[in-house]
Amino acid sequence: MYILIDGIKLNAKIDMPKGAEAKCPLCIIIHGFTGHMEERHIIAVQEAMNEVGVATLRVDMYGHGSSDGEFRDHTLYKWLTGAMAVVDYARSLDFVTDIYLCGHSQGGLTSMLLAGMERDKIKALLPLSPALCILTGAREGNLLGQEFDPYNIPDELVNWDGRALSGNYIRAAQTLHIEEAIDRYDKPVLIVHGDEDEAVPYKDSVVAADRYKDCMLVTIEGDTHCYDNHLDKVVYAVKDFMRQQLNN
Ligand code: FER
Repeated sequence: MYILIDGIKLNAKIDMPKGAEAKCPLCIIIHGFTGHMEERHIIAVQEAMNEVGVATLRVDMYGHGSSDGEFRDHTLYKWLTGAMAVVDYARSLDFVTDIYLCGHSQGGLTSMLLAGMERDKIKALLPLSPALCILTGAREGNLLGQEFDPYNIPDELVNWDGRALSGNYIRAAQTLHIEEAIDRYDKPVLIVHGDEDEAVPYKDSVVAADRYKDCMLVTIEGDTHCYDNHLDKVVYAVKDFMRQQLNN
């Protein structure tokens, strides 16, 4: 299934809860940088949602997975306008009651920025190990473990998998400010983060959780960026949070 945005096809997949009623809530799930919708931790969240009676809409973002667009050309702006089209698509589905939003890493950052824009449409927000360091790193001249001049932006960075990433990725990220997005969203938020995350600083989530008006931070002790050690604890936290939301 594809969601069309300005001529770009975004690969998307809906999974319904078991024994689904005529109508139910839906959670949009967004993967991270270089990721896709079939990653182990993305599927784990999809299944957790389905188990508590929430349909899921997983999406491959611009330049990722089976969606259109080149990896080199993706920016947070493209991910954000794509994600807005995904919200519009979710709203067009007859069976959908409330819309929830979840994202991992760069998808978690995207979900937080998007929630600031779609605060009237997103019932609750679940950023998983959100990569807030992308914004500060772009401004300070440090991304992908590489230093660069943040004023004279290089035409390309080379990603850890050898693929090129356009300097426009940096230009876009430099202009985005997470504090503003956090302040615009006052509905419930669950942040989940492993305290041994090797890719994205855990402490950024502590600061973000403190800034949100209504946020719970679940720390996964001894876990990595993609929850190699305790994915079950992530699943437990997501289900627990969602059950609370569904009972309200
Ligand atoms: C970086 C650190 C983390 C970066 C991207 C990420 C582009 C994103 C990680 C993810 O989404 O899993 O320096 O630079």
